[in-house]
Amino acid sequence: MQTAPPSDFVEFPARSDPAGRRAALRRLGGALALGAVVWPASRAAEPAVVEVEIRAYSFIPAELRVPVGSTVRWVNREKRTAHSVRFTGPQGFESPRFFPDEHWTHRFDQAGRFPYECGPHPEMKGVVVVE
Ligand SMILES: [Cu+2]
Repeated sequence: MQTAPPSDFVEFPARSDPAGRRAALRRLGGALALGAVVWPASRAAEPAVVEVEIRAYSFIPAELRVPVGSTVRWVNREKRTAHSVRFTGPQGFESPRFFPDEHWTHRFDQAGRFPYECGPHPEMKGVVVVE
């Protein structure tokens, strides 16, 4: 009795089985295409737009880590409450207030820890860690 090969990718059909070979190549091509899609997302240093949601008087996630050069977009997902983003560090400043379904963006070009709160609701706290 023949033992099963350990995986689909190990066994490649013989020349006498062209249909089997085409199927194996399709499987391999699919794996390569999947790799091409996954690869850029796995590059941690890639600057990007990263979203923070505001729901139920909370910044989600409250702590966000992003690479230098990233843009953070705060999106207000409330039903009726306006919020802002007020950085509380030495060069702190406050965004305009933004209403439900509005957003505010800020680009972080320097590494550091940037704590913030909401202007009208200072009990709402968050921090952006740029590394
Ligand atoms: Cu608020």
